[in-house]
Amino acid sequence: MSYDVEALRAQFPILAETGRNGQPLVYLDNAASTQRPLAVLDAVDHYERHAHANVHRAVHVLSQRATEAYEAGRAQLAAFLNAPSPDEVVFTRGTTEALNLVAYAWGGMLAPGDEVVLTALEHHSNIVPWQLVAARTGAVIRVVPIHDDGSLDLDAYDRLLGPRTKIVSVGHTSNALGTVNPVAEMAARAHAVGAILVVDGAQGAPHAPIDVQALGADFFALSGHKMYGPTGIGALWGRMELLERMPPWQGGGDMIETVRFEGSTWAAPPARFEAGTPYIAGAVGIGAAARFLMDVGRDAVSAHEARLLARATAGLQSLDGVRILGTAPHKAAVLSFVVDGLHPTDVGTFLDEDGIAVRTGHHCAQPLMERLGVEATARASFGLYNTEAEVDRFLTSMAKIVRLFR
Ligand code: 7TS
Repeated sequence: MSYDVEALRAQFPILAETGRNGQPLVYLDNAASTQRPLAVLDAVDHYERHAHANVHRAVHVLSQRATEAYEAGRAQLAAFLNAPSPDEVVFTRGTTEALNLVAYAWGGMLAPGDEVVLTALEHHSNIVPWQLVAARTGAVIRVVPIHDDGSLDLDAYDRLLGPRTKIVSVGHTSNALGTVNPVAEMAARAHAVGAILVVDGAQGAPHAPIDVQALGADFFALSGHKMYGPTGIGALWGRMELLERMPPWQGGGDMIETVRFEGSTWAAPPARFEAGTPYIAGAVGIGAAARFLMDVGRDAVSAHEARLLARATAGLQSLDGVRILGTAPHKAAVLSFVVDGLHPTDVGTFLDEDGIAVRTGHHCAQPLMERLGVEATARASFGLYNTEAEVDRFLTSMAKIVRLFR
């Protein structure tokens, strides 16, 4: 079956908006946030109109509907991740909160001198939570360096691993360069020294099939809004054996078994990590997004995006004065670049004048920018609804920018 990008576009009402100067909108900022299909908009709307009440608490009909909708979202996400059980899926506000949860609660059990291994590619949300826990526990952070093409130096990774390594936390796919990391191999090596492997899956989930069991991961974090779902919702998947050993991080309603002033006991996962009334409509939305991606077919999405990336990469490479950052052999559809003599913000502004939305800046990866010797880049990131014609408009606009302003 061929990939029908026009039929997919028709399911995203926002793509009919016009860009600046009345130009058709070309949305190439998908790594920052993706747009939502009707399947997601309608599921959330239906929930709000017909099923809202608080979850897990009452016998009345709406509360039962809300609970069913919330738990169905969890089950869809479990299927999306090929998790052994929906109970291993903890809803959070997003990847940032998921990583803070695992860093605080699992990382809180670290002892002075224990080591947490990160990589030079990480987003700030997979760095700073570990710095906070290191300051609290006396644990030490070690960093896997990258090669110049933006791929990880796996020999250096091997040298960093040792008896002190307790946690390895790595991005599945770099938001700034698009590098797809060999997570399964890294997990096997981490396990060989007795460490656990945490995956920041924010950029992995939208671009490729994810199977947490095949990856051999112990925790996996993701965000709804990067996988065609709502903002404000995401998840932390964790192996049940680990979730059961992990203490809570926030206290409140729903996360307890019993409460007495002398002391309380905790509910089983996932409830233990979901204190308070959750974002129920968000859970419905992320579940619908997971279903949507599974229905479209994530292999088909990957193949489509790879074609877009190849076309955009070849086009940019043919322009004088444009340099692509991140040329690892295994990349997702994220294209970072700089133009000699032009600030990335100006590049982004000129592209916007032509109706083309890209992101400019450090992409919340300042240590990576420093390693690459740049302050910022311009970044085009592609989604399942982008077309070859859009890539060509981007390239035409870039050619004009290089000709007129450089
Ligand atoms: N990890 C990675 C790899 C990311 O790309 C992002 C967001 C996050 C974590 C944080 O996700 P959140 O949903 O909790 O905010 N990345 C980007 C980006 O590239 N541009 O804007 C946000």
